[in-house]
Parts: sequence; C-alpha cells; structure tokens
Amino acid sequence: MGRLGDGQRMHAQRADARVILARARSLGRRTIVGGPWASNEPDAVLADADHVFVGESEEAFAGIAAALEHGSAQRLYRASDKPEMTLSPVPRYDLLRLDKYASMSVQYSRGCPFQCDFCNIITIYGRRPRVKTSAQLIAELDTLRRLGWRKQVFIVDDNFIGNHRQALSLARDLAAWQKRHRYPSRSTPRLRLICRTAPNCSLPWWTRTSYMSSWASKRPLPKLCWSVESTRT
Ligand code: B12
Ligand code: SF4
Repeated sequence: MGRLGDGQRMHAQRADARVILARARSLGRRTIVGGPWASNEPDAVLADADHVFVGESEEAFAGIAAALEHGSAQRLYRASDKPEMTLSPVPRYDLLRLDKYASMSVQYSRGCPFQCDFCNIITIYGRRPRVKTSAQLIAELDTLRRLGWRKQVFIVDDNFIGNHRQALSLARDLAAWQKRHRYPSRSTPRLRLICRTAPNCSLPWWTRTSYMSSWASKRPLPKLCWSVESTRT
C-alpha cells in the first residue's frame, strides 16, 4: 500500500465534514467550524463554512457568540494565546443524551513535550503540557456520576503523562476518589477510567511509582491506551 499524505492521515473526517457543511448551506443555515482540521487548514474550511475558528476557544468564544448574535461576526478568528486549562469550565454534560454514548470524554491536559514527526499535536496545542487541577477533573467526574453515568470515561489527553509529576499527583487523587466511591466493587456499577499516553510511560518512574502503577494496572482500575503509530500503512 502507498503512503498516505498528511492530509489524509490527519484529517480523516474532512470529506464527511464537507458534506455536512454543504447540507447546512443548502438549508440556509450558518456554520462555524473549529477544531484540529480548521486550525490546520482554515482557508480550506472557509470555502465551505461561514466562520472558522483557529486554536483553542476558551477565552474567545463568549465574544464570538455575542458577535454572531449581533450579526457582526468575522469570517476568520484566530486565538492569540493557548489558554491555561485552569480556565476551562466543567463541560455541560447535562446537554448530552448520555444514553446514546458508550464512552464519555474528560480532558486533563493539552500539549506534549515530544516531537513525533507524523503528529501535529505540538503545532496545535504546543510542547508545554498545560494541566487542569485535580479538583477540576474530579468535579467533571462528579458531574458525570451525578448525571447517572456509570460507564467508561476516557481521559482524552494528547499524552496523559506529558507532565509526569502532575499526572502522578492526579493519579493519587483519582485513586482516592475511586476509593471514596467504593470502587472497585462488584456491586457498584463501574466507572472505568482509561487514558492515552506516549512511550515515556516506560520510564522507570512509571513502574516504580506505586500510585501510578496501582492506578494503571490493578484490575479493574484503568486501562492504559498505549499506541505505537507509524507513518507507513
Ligand atoms: C480522544 C481523541 C481520539 C479518540 C476519540 C474518542 C471520542 N469518542 O471522542 C479516538 C481514539 C477514537 C481518536 C481517533 C482518531 N483520531 Co483523535 N484525538 C483525540 C484527542 C486526543 C482528543 C480530542 C478531544 O476530545 N479534545 C478535547 C476538546 C475539548 O479539545 P478540541 O477538540 O481541541 O477543542 C478545542 C479547540 O479545538 C476549539 N474547538 C473545537 N471545536 C470547535 C468548534 C467551534 C465552533 C469553535 C469556535 C472552537 C472549537 O475549542 C476547543 C476548546 O479549546 C485529539 C488531540 C486533541 N488534543 O484534541 C486527537 C486528534 C483529534 N485525533 C487525530 C486523529 C488523526 C485521529 C485519527 C484519524 C487517527 C487514525 N489515524 O485513526 C482517528 C479518527 C477517528 C475518527 N473516526 O474520526 C488528530 C487530528 C489531526 C487533525 N485533524 O489535524 C488529533 C488532533 C491528534 C493528533 N495530532 O494526532 N481520537
Ligand atoms: S508522543 Fe503522542 S502526542 Fe506527543 S508528539 Fe508523539 S504522537 Fe504526538
């Protein structure tokens, strides 16, 4: 098989997104697009969307929403800074139809200190891992529990241990949180945590660190999603 170009590898949903944008346009609906594809190829997305947002929206979105309401929104917005994750509010999980999902996402950090040449994380989210506080992440888990969610929760970080000291501190707090909720227990519905990490999880601190290894290895505590990626297909 041939080698895929960057666009095909990294923008798997481009064709579907274009179909949806065309349909919205045919129905006379206004569209605004953000996220990794829009952040990487804003000009291409502008061909199909009315407004495009480049970057992370925490600090900018309130202003954009007001401009949209007043009919003064620009075609293209670029976030000037990478916001601290401590500014990120608890997502409105209450707006979701949770029964339609198999897995819920929470995010603890953005950014990765590595520079794998096939990956565009560092161009979008930077090389300095920015993290939430444990209290923030636990507030998100509490919200999900309160809404009745008892299935898998995916910590959708680029690299959960990009900042391994912070990850360790969170792991300690998550272990206490799981214990508080009497988990693991056969009688308690499972709220199973999984995360993504990078090859630095093979570093000796990982195996030596009791909280991290107990958090990651003892059944039925979390799964570790450790992938090896290749530019060859
Ligand atoms: C979790 C994840 C997955 C999970 C998804 C699980 C799920 N059910 O949601 C799984 C493992 C399935 C997955 C698969 C793939 N993924 Co993925 N994934 C991620 C990851 C780590 C987190 C996504 C996330 O939830 N972010 C949390 C939200 C809050 O952040 P955000 O989306 O960036 O949103 C912010 C801004 O972008 C912006 N924003 C976003 N949307 C909008 C909309 C508007 C209107 C506005 C104003 C702003 C805005 O504001 C938000 C707040 O700041 C990202 C990396 C990343 N850091 O985002 C990669 C990432 C999105 N994945 C990527 C890729 C390549 C893939 C795959 C194609 C890999 C493959 N070859 O198979 C597949 C595609 C699957 C598919 N069917 O589409 C790339 C996309 C690259 C790109 N397009 O440039 C990323 C960026 C990672 C990377 N560089 O490799 N992925
Ligand atoms: S370790 Fe993962 S997130 Fe970090 S640059 Fe490499 S592939 Fe991207």
